[in-house]
Amino acid sequence: MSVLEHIAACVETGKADAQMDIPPGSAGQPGVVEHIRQALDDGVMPQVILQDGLLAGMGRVGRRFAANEVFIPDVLIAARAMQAGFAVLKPCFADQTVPSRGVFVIGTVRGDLHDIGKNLVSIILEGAGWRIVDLGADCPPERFVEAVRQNPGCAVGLSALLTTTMMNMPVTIEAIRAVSPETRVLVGGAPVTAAFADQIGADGYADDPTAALAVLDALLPSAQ
Ligand code: B1M
Repeated sequence: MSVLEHIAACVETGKADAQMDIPPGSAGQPGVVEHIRQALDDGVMPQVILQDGLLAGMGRVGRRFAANEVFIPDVLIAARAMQAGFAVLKPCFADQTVPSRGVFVIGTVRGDLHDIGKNLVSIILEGAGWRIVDLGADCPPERFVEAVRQNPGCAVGLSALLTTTMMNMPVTIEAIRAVSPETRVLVGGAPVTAAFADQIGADGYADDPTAALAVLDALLPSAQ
């Protein structure tokens, strides 16, 4: 098995690190954290570790969840293993030499507890020079409004992973526009599309963190 396969498999079983005894009897064996360190030592690019290791593993969990082969607790421990992996990779995406681009306020909208994608977008944007104000998950419109008030000139990112909670995006955008019509709002998350973003009056849509960077550059050229 390649090191990337090991990382994906450990995400799938929720084996975050060597200390963890999940699955039972695995204590002492390497988990996501140790395999990522190994991959970095072997010279594997962080982007590849992210894509073909961590995201590949979580993709499998998602498919098995949809097929009722695994359940919420399994998904939660997989999510925890994924976050442990992000923590190891995060410094690789931080470029100390890039100038500050401004403040990006980000949160998952009201009713939605999914924060892995949002966290990943934050890591990549932070690495590219944005100062991140992370409002967390299940974020009501008022929390976004307050953050916009406290960070004049910021851009805002809304994430949603559920077809139900993406419907909380337009009300959040409306609330932000009511206090700060010039604030640029970017939306993203698996069920969100460019057409939906247009329909709800968002300034931009991105399907992944790299696209988010490009969209922000286009929306706020002075921040580059
Ligand atoms: Co949930 N869940 N979940 N879940 N979960 C999905 C999303 C689902 C597709 C699974 C499925 O059925 N196949 C499904 C949604 C169906 C739908 O609405 N169409 C679903 C469901 C139904 C639910 C519950 C309702 C289940 C239940 O209770 N019966 C429940 C809802 C809870 C709630 O939010 N109120 C629920 C709960 C959970 C957990 C808490 C167990 C856990 C979340 C843990 C956490 O986030 N801390 C969880 C997880 C992990 C998933 C799956 C398996 C993985 C999501 C993920 O993290 N992917 C997911 C299935 C799947 O996606 N395959 C699923 C990895 C992540 C990096 O990708 O988040 O898409 P993603 O982010 C991407 C892009 O979307 C984009 O960039 C990221 C990197 O490429 N992006 C942005 C995201 N935000 C962006 C913002 C931007 C720009 C780009 O700009 C601002």
